[in-house]
Amino acid sequence: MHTKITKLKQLNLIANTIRQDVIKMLHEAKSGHSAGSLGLADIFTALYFNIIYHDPNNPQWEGRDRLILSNGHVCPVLYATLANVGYFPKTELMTLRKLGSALQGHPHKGALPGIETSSGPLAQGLSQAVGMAIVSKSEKKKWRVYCIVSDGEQQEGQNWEAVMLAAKYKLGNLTVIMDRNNIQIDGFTEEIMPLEPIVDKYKAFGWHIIQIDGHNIQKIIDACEESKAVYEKPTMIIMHTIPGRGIPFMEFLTEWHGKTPSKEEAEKAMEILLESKKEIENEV
Ligand SMILES: Cc1ncc(C[n+]2csc(CCOP(=O)(O)OP(=O)(O)O)c2C)c(N)n1
Ligand SMILES: [Mg+2]
Repeated sequence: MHTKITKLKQLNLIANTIRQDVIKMLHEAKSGHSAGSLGLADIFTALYFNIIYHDPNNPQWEGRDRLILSNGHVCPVLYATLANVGYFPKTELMTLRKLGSALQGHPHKGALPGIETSSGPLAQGLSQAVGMAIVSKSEKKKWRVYCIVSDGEQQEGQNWEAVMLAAKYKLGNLTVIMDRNNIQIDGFTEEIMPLEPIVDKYKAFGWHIIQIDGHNIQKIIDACEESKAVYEKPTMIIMHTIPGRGIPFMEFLTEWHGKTPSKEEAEKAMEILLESKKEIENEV
């Protein structure tokens, strides 16, 4: 099984490498989603390098935790993480969105080791995750289900059907992580279709709620640990993130939802990330 990395500094360095890979891949592909992919780098690092039980050398290991990515358009961060943790060679990352590549613009189950479900049509992932968690619970298995969802997905009816079902079956083995970055394709969530008060809504549906900074790897790890100790309720961890995190000229801007960096922008982004890498290395 994959050895868990526990040192925070090492995890922050991995998140930095993943951001670099995301920039290179998206620049090379010339299409894809930058904001969400960069915003989720710390969460993906924490999950694959510390939180979930899995084995890159045996992707089908029956006892693995299942990680479902529902908002499939942020798959550059999934692909970069899977390659960095050892599921496939990093050289494949540069084939993103190319004809015949296993790294399509949305994840394709079966095309690549480590991909649990195909996704792209939004708000379906939670239903799949709930189904898997019901199986694990009814068969008394130890494996947990983690599901990453976006805030834009909360606007869809299917999400709330799955939310009700998870509460009905008291799915304590289900941890859902929401990328609360406040943006969606056309603007800010609160302008397009307000979600607040989102915590009250999940509480009313019978879920355990945690809210944290989605860029603090230690807090991400602690929140997932807390969710494991809640046996009778599913957990929603609302992770507050910054879209485009790490590259100041991309941060908070909805236009980067589905835009890729030009040559100059990619070069500038790489400079910024190498500078951040030095800062992490110099931290005591
Ligand atoms: C069912 C469905 N409707 C519409 C789309 C088109 N679409 C792709 S991404 C997106 C925005 C969703 O918001 P969010 O996931 O919060 O975006 P992000 O934070 O990554 O910018 C939309 C509407 C889709 N993929 N699936
Ligand atoms: Mg969003």
